Amino acid sequence: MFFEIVSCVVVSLPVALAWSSGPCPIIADGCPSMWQHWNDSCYRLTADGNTYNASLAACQDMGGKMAAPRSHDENQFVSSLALSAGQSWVWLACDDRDVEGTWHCNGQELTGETYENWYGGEPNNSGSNEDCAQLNPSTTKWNDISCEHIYRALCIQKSRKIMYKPTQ
Ligand SMILES: [Ca+2]
Ligand SMILES: [Ca+2]
Repeated sequence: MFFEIVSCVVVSLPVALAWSSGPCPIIADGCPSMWQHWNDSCYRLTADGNTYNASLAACQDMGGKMAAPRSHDENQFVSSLALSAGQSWVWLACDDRDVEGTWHCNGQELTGETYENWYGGEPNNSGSNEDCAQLNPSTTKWNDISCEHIYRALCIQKSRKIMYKPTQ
């Protein structure tokens, strides 16, 4: 019995589907270029600062959606991502625009059991005009602020299967 020596290169779906019977297995989840892989998701900041509404659209244009951390570990990860991009503040996908004081993150109402990481005394709706959430990556803490401020935003998308195929 001889071993067949196969060298493999990374391909992404849908190219991988054509090689699904090849000798190189699907090995891991992966992310598009420019996106950072963490757990089963891919993360990236919007390229430019924008209002909250425009940032929601910008994340969609990039193939993802604006996001907020759902755990302590995820909050730590996205803080390091924003810090390495040199940002003092970034938008998170949390707002209380529908009903003052009722916060939704990632479209889900904060219940006290869901993750949140506000500064002490926040959210305080200062000036009766703070309905969107920003993250300070240096402290990993959140604050509510006017949705018209300009920041880069955290975007997320699911990671994908990446497969090796034999090189010719
Ligand atoms: Ca508010
Ligand atoms: Ca505030």
